[in-house]
Amino acid sequence: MQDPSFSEMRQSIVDGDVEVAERIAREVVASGTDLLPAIDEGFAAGIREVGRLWEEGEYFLPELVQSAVAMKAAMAIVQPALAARRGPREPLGRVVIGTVQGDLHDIGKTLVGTLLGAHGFEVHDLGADVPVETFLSRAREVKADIVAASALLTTTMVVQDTLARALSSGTAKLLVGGAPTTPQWAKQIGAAHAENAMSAVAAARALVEAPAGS
Ligand code: B1M
Repeated sequence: MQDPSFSEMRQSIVDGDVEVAERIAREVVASGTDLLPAIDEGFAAGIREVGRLWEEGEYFLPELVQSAVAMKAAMAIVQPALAARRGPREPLGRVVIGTVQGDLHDIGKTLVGTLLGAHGFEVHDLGADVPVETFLSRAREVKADIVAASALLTTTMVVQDTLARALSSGTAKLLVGGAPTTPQWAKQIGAAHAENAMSAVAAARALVEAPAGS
């Protein structure tokens, strides 16, 4: 049987109910429950359902935006709690993450950043609509091991290629993802690829463990 609170979490996002999503997020944090399954099977499952409703024409832009607002509100409560539970430790690596310029989709990127943080990476989240130059300057500033770039539109994927070219002379490795991206695309531009937030953690681990220059 499924934990009923997961379905409550999912429903708060499907309903786009910010107040309920925030209340449940606070309750989940206070209860000491494992937060990663709560994020994946609760809130993220909700936003995946919203994506399905949108694609089937049941949801329109206002519902979509409202659900995205509720998702962000819940994550704003859960994310710092995850970091606090982990406590101060030597990071596995430093990651600069963002959604590329021209692209406002930041929910998947935020999930990826949250999971990377929860698994021991130091994450610098630049948000959405991030120019290539901003990725580069922050990567230099924090001595990033990985630049992680999300793209949700076929029209903005090309910015990942621009970023790959710009990073080719530096030491930071590029990880790309987002619904329209594929392993073939990543290979073509010389980047690593991850399908979802959990596989992004595995891909980031592999990148920091790989010998320099590989
Ligand atoms: Co937009 N949108 N949207 N949208 N939107 C899509 C992406 C779309 C597929 C819907 C559709 O038409 N079927 C379509 C893109 C088509 C295409 O180019 N192939 C689309 C469109 C067209 C648009 C607009 C152009 C609509 C319009 O205005 N006419 C517009 C563009 C605005 C812009 O960016 N310039 C637009 C706007 C919006 C909203 C603002 C309303 C809202 C975004 C709110 C926000 O993010 N703050 C929105 C939403 C919510 C969606 C859908 C419904 C859901 C996206 C989402 O959050 N999914 C989406 C349809 C869909 O995906 N079913 C759609 C949940 C999230 C957890 O999954 O982001 O895929 P996802 O992330 C996953 C993986 O992809 C991966 O891991 C994540 C977690 O598992 N991943 C990475 C993501 N980044 C990664 C990075 C990594 C590794 C893995 O390493 C670095």
